[in-house]
Amino acid sequence: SSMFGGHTPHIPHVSGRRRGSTTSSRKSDEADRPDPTEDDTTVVDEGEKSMLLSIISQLKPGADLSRITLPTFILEPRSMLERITNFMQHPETLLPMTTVDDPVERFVSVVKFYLSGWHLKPPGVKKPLNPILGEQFACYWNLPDKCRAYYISEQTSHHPPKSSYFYLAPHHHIRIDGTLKPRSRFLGNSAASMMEGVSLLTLTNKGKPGVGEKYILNQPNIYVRGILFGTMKYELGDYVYVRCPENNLVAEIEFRVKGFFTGTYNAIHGTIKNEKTGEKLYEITGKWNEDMYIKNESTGKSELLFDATNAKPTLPLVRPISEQNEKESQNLWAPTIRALLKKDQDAASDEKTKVEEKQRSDTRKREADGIEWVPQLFKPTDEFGLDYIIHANIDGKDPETLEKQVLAITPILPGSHSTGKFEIPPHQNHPNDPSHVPVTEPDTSAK
Ligand code: 2Y5
Repeated sequence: SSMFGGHTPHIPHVSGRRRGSTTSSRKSDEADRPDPTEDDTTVVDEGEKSMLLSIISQLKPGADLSRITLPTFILEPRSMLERITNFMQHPETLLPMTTVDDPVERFVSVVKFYLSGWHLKPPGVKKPLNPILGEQFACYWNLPDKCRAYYISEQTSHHPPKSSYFYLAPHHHIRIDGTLKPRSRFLGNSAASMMEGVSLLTLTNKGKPGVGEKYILNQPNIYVRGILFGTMKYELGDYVYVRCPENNLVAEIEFRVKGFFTGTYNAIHGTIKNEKTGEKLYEITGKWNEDMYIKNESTGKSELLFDATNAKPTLPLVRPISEQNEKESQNLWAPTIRALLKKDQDAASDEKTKVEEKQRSDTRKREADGIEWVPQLFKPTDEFGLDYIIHANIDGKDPETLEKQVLAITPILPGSHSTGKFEIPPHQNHPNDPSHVPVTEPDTSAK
C-alpha cells in the first residue's frame, strides 16, 4: 500500500452524483449549507497549499496532530458530536433488526446497518469541528412509522478527544452506546485518524427475538492522502468487526485503501463467521459508497446488501438555536459555522479561536482551583471498553416509560426546557444516582 508513500499519483477530480443533504435539519440555514455530493477529493488552491506546507514543515512523520491547529478551510461546518449521527440516518436499515427471528439473519441485518452509514460525508476532504470539553448535542428523528428516536452526546475528554453518545429508538427496542476516540497522526504525504473506541448496540425487546443481545462494533480509520503532492483524497481503511457474543457470530470487514498501482477506491471485503465452529457463513464485497453485496456460502447465492448510491438519509431534527444553551454544538459554534458557510476563513478562524480560548481559560481556572472536570450527561464505565455511558437509568418496561426517561436527561424536543435542578455546576462531582435529572415532563406538543 502507498499509504505511507510520498508519491501518491494524481487523482482526477471526479464530480459526483448529487444526493440529499446530510447536514443539520434546521430549516433556517439549510439553504446556506453546501450541497453534499459523492465527491471525495479536494483541490486546494495555492494559498491553501502553502498554509498546509507551512504546518507540515514543522511536523515529523508520526507526529500527533491533535494539538496542531489546522487551517479552517478543511473544516466541515458542524461538530463531531453531530457528525456521529450520520450513523443513525438510515433508520430503514436500523429499525427492522428487532423483527428478524433467525439469529444469523438478524446478525446480517446489523451488519447491513453498520455498512449503510459510511457513504454519508461532506463533499471533499473535511473534518468536523473538534468539540470542546463538555460540549453537548442532542437531536431526534421522526421515523416513518410516527415513532421517534433520540440521540444525546457530550465531549467527555479534550486531550485526548473523546465523544460519547447514546441513541435510543424506544418503540423499536434498539439502544446504542458509544465513545469515539480519534487519534490523529501525520504520516508524510498523508494523515490518518485512527478511530478508536467502540459502539455497543443492544436489543432490548422483552419477549421478542434476540432480547438482550449485544453487538459490539468498531470504526474504520480515516486517511487523507495527497497532502503534499496531487489532490487530497479521503479514504477509509483497515479492519473492523461486528461481534455478537450471544450467538458466536462475527463479521470481519476490511476497508481497503487503494494500492499504489492496483485496486480501486472505497472497496470493502469481509466475511461473517461462526466464531465457535469457524464456519464461514457469508462473504461481503462491494464499495462502501456504492453497492455492497452479500453471498451466502452454503447456497452460493449472492444478493445486494445495500445500495448506498440511491439511499436517502433521514435527517435528525434539532431544537431551534434560540432554545439551545451555550454548551450545545449548533449554538456554541454558530458564528464559526456562519463564517465557514460564507467561506470567510479569517472570521471562521477568529470565531473558532474565541470558543477555544474560553475552553483554555476554563481549564486554567479549574487547575488553579484544583477542580476535576466531570461530564454532565455521561459517567465513566469499565464495561465493553465504552469509557463512558449515559448517566441515567434507561430501564423502563414499556416504550412510553423509556421515552420519558430519555427526555428527562436533557432537552431534545422543541419547547422543552431544562430545569434548574439539571444544571450541575462544573466543579461539583456528579451525584452517583440519576436523581438530578428533571422530573418535569418535557412539552412534547411542539413538533
Ligand atoms: C485543535 O485544532 P483543530 C488543536 O489541535 C487543539 O490542540 C486545541 O486544543 P488546546 C483545540 O482547541 C483545537 O484548536 C486539530 C486536530 C484535533 C486533527 C480532532 O484544528 C485532524 O480544531 C487530523 O484540530 C486529520 C487527519 C485525518 O485535528 C483524516 O487531528 C481525518 O483533533 C479526516 O479534531 C479528514 C478531514 C480533513 C483532514 C484534511 C487535511 C489534513 C491535513 C493535515 C496536515 C498536517 C479529532 C480528529 C477528527 C478526525 C476527523 C474524522 C472524520 C469524522 C469521522 C466520523 C466517524 O488544548 C463517525 O490546544 C463514526 O486548546 C461513528 C460510529 C458510530 C457507529
